[in-house]
Formats: sequence, C-alpha cells, structure tokens
Amino acid sequence: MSGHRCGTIGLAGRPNTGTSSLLNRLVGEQLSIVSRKAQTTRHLVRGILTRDDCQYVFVDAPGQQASARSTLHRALNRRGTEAARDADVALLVVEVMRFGPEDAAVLERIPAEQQVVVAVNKIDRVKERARMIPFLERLSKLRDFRAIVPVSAQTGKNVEALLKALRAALPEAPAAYPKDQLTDRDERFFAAELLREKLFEAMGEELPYRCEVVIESFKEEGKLRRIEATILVERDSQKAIVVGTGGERLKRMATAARKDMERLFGGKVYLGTWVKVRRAWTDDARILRQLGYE
Ligand SMILES: Nc1nc2c(ncn2[C@@H]2O[C@H](COP(=O)(O)OP(=O)(O)OP(=O)(O)O)[C@@H](O)[C@H]2O)c(=O)[nH]1
Ligand SMILES: [Mg+2]
Repeated sequence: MSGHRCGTIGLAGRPNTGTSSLLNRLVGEQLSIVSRKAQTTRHLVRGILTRDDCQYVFVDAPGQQASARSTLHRALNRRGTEAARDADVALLVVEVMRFGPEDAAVLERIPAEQQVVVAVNKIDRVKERARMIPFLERLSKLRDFRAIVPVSAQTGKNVEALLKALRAALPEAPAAYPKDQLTDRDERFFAAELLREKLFEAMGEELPYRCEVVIESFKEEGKLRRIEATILVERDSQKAIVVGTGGERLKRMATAARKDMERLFGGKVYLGTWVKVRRAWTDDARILRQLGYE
C-alpha cells in the first residue's frame, strides 16, 4: 500500500511514569504488567498495533532507576534505554508537572541523533489545563523533539494524537507482522508476568524486588492449559510472607493470576504454584543469566 508506514517505537522513562500503562492503552490489551511500585517491568515486551495505514511496533522497557541496588537493578537499567536507542523512534514518557534529574538522565541516554517523541502522561491529574503550559514550554527547550503530546494512559485522552505524531516519525514500509499478531511473546511469558504482577500488588515495598517467577512447565491438554510456576525468593522469612498464614496469600495471588491468564488466553487454566528460596539470586550472575537478564 503506498504511503503505508511501519516501524518500532521504543518506550523509555523513569520508573512509574506509566510507560506500561501507555503501551497497554496504545495496543488496547493488557500486555505489560502495571503496578504502583517502581521497576515493575523487567523484560522488553513488544506490543503491535496494526492500522490500515500504519503498523506500530511498541517496545516497553524497565524504568530507569537512579539508585541501582543489586545486579538485577543494574541489568534492568542497561535494558531500560536499549529499546529507545534501537527503535526507529523513541517515545519518552514523563509525568505531567514532574521532570526531575531521573527523567533528565533517561533523556541523556537516548542518543542526540535519535528522533524523540515525548508523551506527557497522567494529564487526568491536572484540572486546569493552563497550568501545564509552562511545563510543556520548559520541556520543549531540552531537545529538538519530534513532538510533545500530553496524554492520559488511564483515560485514553489524546492517545490518537500521539499515534498520529508517532506515525509521522516512522519510515515508509510494509507491515512487518501479520495483522492479527499482538505481541512477540508467548503465553508462557505472560503466565509468569501475570503472577509476578500479583506479587507486586500484594507485597510491601521491598519484597517484590526479591521475587521472580519461573514457569516450570506449560502444557496444553485439550482446552486446558496446565501451568506449574515457581516463585523464587531470597530468604525463608520472605517465603513465609509470600505464602501467608495457612497459605492464604499465595492462594489469593494464584487465583487472581489464573483469572487474568484465562481472560488473556481465552480458555481454562490450572495453575500450580511453589515458593523456593534461592539465596541472593538478585546478585547471582549465574541465576540472572538463566533468567535471561544478562
Ligand atoms: N492518574 C494516572 N495514573 C496513571 C496513568 N498511567 C499510569 N498511571 C499509574 O502509574 C503507576 C505506574 O504505572 P506503570 O504503567 O506500571 O508505570 P511504568 O512506567 O511502566 O513503571 P515501571 O515498569 O515500574 O518502571 C500505576 O499505579 C498506574 O496505574 C495516568 O494516565 N493517569
Ligand atoms: Mg512498566
């Protein structure tokens, strides 16, 4: 088709700006897990949106954290701007009225020659639109951005305008993926992520960063998906918290994760969960490599 565009859009931002929420809103599906805690995202997830005149390939990435506490966090930071560097266009996500040193550090890691579109997210929080103007002006002086678009991932406001600005920055090319393909990740990946999302929601401030989910087996038996998952923690005390009194907390998280999997996969799921202690896995290069972080 003449004038058809297609390309990759690498998302970047400091933790919690809403990059994953925005990816989900842009593709219309809950592909990337979301939580109130920083660095929820650990893996590069592609979300594909196919329109008649354009195929958008979004790549979500972990938020860039200034204080990298463990080998895991440093690996996540490295991965954080990878997507934005390698893509046809970088989509920098910032929070409206909040642009600090952590945001500036993310922008600095995006090469000067890369095209950058800025999404100013969470505008639903600002009642008076006029208050945003000085903030947007200040942003526009930082670099020669392709566009600065105020949006709300939560309400969907202005997301069409953002898509238009992104399309203008993409190269003319035919679609790279079949039009019904939504992501490059398989069900096994989403099974692990959905359970990890529940851990992030249910746990206190520190513990989610000590947890990882490993899918031990994933079998399709007719219409049933039989999934066995292990939750790795670093200490016995953490295991006790994840399991909860009488196994109550683990059961609740597993049920919530199973329901999300059933919705995403469109079929029944059996989910078995175990909790295992792997001392200091967040600093263990061998385990991190096995989990795909190095
Ligand atoms: N009010 C409001 N909240 C939002 C919006 N977008 C995201 N949030 C909230 O911001 C928090 C962080 O969202 P995420 O999408 O996980 O942010 P992220 O940038 O992917 O964060 P990490 O993966 O942890 O780096 C969540 O509590 C979201 O519900 C928005 O447009 N408006
Ligand atoms: Mg995220």
